[in-house]
Amino acid sequence: MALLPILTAPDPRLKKKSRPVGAVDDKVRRLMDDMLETMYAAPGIGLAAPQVGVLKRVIVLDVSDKDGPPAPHALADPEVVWVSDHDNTHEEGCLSVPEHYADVVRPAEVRVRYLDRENEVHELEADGLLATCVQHEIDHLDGILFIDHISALKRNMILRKLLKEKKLAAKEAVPA
Ligand code: GNR
Ligand code: NI
Repeated sequence: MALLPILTAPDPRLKKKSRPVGAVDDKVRRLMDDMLETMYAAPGIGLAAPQVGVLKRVIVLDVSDKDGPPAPHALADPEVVWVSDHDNTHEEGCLSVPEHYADVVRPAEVRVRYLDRENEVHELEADGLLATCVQHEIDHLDGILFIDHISALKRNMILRKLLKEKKLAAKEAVPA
């Protein structure tokens, strides 16, 4: 297992569309395991492969209560096959958009078809936080961040701030 570095916005890799894995083999399983370790260490409730610079359609999540047993999920080639016709608003954050939060409106319930760690097809029916999280992660596979669901004004404020912080960090790493 290994901890993987998490990319932060703005980064062109976070805007790209990821490719299907087709089948879950040992290499994809290793990616899933490394992503779960990275997600728990962050800590986060979800992580998508492009956030660690791997443009493959793989996501992991665990929305379980921190006092209860863990409930890790690893999904390859996830596909939303059904959405409810009612929406839900949830405050979202993202490990790739550190320290910024905003309300996002999404379908309240979804059904997602995917390949599991053993390359078997499953369907996950989600509501509540799990529905929010799985849609947030699938968005990452299509190059979409939660800030793409809010106003352009708020989005650009956040992106400018993150870019400034990146430039400052780069300057501090290589003093003149
Ligand atoms: O850790 C995370 N928390 C979170 C909270 C509300 C809605 C979505 C999320 S996902 C986020 C981790 C992350 O960036 N996944 O891509
Ligand atoms: Ni995210």
